[in-house]
Amino acid sequence: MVNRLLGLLAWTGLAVLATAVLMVAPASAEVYGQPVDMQIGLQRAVTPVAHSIQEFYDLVTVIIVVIALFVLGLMLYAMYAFSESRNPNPSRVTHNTFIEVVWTVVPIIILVIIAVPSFKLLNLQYSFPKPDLTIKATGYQWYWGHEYPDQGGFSFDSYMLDDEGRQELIDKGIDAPRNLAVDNDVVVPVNKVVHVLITAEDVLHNWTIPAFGSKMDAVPGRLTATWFKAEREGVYYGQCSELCGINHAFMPIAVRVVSEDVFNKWVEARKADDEDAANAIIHEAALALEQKKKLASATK
Ligand SMILES: [Cu+2]
Repeated sequence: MVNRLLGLLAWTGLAVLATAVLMVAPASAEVYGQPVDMQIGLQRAVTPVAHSIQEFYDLVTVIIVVIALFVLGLMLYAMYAFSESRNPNPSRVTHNTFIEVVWTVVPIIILVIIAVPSFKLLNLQYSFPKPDLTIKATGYQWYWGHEYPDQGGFSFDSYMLDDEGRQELIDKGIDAPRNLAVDNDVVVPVNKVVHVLITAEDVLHNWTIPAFGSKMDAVPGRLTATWFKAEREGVYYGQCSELCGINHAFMPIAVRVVSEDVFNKWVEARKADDEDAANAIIHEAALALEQKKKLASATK
């Protein structure tokens, strides 16, 4: 029994320690929109919703750590003070009104402290500010289709790049992470409100971009929606997040956030149905961004 309790205590201690490390761990240096090796914690937030999610996450983590430490302390105290040798005649108290009120009211207060920002966040996620751009994402087994209904209605499919396709981009100096890079990025302008209408053709999928705080089920026969306003140029990756079959892991989503100027040029090329020209514009913008990043890190 004592052994089991000690084991439980050790695991609680470890969990508390891990949580503490997770909270103080610095965000990985300058990497946006994709996971990095040995990462703990969340990807950097680049939209109002994602910032809110991370603030909420931090608040809840603090509450969890405090509760876990409190319970750990209580257990240690009880094991020490009420062991048989120190306390041979146990108390026979069964009720204590004050303590019972406290352990009812304190959890209620904690839940209210969590509920208020939680509902605020939910409200923000469903606020849908007036859109500057609407795109439609359709999940297929196993790739995504993207359509721009208010830009002339052009559409394209986004397939994951294989190693060969990735290498072509990498040779040009463009980042193309494995299992995340796709042949046709979703392109959106920076600092604009984008609504994403989401559906599926076959089975359930889920359109997710962690850095945007966007995660919405794609349901056949129904239209769901999410919105984001990306504050920073760059490319942000996500993966289908609803188990949809054998290639579920291989239908990533890549959203490239560019300046309005580049976006307009890209739209023109897409409207003209010139996929090569469209991708050339995007690759040029991507290269310029890499260059900027290099300059920024060189001057540090
Ligand atoms: Cu899927």
